[in-house]
Amino acid sequence: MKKSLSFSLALAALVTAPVLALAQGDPKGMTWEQFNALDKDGSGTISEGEYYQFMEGAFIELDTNRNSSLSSDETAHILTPEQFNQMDANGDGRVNRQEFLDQVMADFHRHDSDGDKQLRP
Ligand SMILES: [Ca+2]
Ligand SMILES: [Ca+2]
Ligand SMILES: [Ca+2]
Repeated sequence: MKKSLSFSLALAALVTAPVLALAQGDPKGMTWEQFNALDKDGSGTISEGEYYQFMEGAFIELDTNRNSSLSSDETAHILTPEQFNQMDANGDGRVNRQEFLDQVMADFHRHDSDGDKQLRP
């Protein structure tokens, strides 16, 4: 599969801070293109399922050497060393699929302030 630029941008926008801005109704940091990349069914909101599916794909996309874990090199373009260490819950220097999904879903739930499992622009 060819790497898509918009995908990487959307991921960068999500894994880093701007999804917080998005959830708070501040479009700064996330374009409509990025939002629409996640809103697969065009409902105008990003559901928990849409987010999870996107992030499962993101993990595979980021894992360029296909060893089922992310190194700091593989995530250097989207994560600072501090963010990488935060994601590496067991501190083994690699982020595995579970650590990645735990972190991004925790982000989702933190931003879903009204608890309806939907993020709105
Ligand atoms: Ca949707
Ligand atoms: Ca890897
Ligand atoms: Ca780890």
